[in-house]
Amino acid sequence: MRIDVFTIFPDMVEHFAGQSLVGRARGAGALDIRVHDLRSCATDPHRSVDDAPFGGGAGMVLMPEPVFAAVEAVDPPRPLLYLSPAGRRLDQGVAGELAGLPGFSLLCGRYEGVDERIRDHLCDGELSIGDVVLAGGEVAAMVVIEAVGRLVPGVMGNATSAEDESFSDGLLEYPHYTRPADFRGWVVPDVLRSGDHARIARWRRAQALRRTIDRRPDLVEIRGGIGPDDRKLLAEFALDADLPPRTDGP
Ligand code: JCQ
Repeated sequence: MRIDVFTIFPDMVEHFAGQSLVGRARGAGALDIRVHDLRSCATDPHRSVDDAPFGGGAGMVLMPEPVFAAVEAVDPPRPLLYLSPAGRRLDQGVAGELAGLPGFSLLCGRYEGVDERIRDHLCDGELSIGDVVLAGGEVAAMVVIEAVGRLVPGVMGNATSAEDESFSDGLLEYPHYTRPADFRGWVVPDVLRSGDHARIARWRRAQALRRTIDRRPDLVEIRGGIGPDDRKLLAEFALDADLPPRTDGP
């Protein structure tokens, strides 16, 4: 998968793309990340990429000429997505859609914004990582690259990840423990040391479900509420206290 990034801080994105999971995937040839400096296409001696807004006001606005020139010089993979709080909200579903493409591109604006003609006539869409305002799109681009990158075949220990994700199907993670079995008197649940792998799998699922009900009821609704099988599983581990009432009949 190819991802092109257009930014006035190429070093920040390049450094990130050389690290960790993304860096290894890139080294292995599974991810082709290309970072482009918007300043390289500035035409004036000062290499300007921004200018004062028409109509007045504070801040600077990214100019159309260098941004169009940088994108047109590369003919990057489409869609070209502008990172902004006004965009379509990134979630795991959107990340999965992007991971299914042969490539896409990201344009990082600055807080004050980009000339509207860039959004109207150069970009194909807008993407938001959440209802928060950042100083620029770079950190948002890194979030997108990591979320999408780990879904690309050949990037993670794929068997494990695919298995795990289908197992937990839209639920929060179950709790994890490692040695020691007793840390300061806080002990690891007996079931995890029982060797009964079927029961361990049911316990983990019950824990994931209970945690999601308590902390993220919105996610429970998205997956279609709590069914009779879920109630039975929770009851097996005495996790069925104070469940929301059944909505599927008597
Ligand atoms: C991306 N969620 C937040 C770009 C305008 C008005 O502030 C702007 C901020 C940016 C940088 O991106 C974000 C962002 N997803 O802040 C344009």
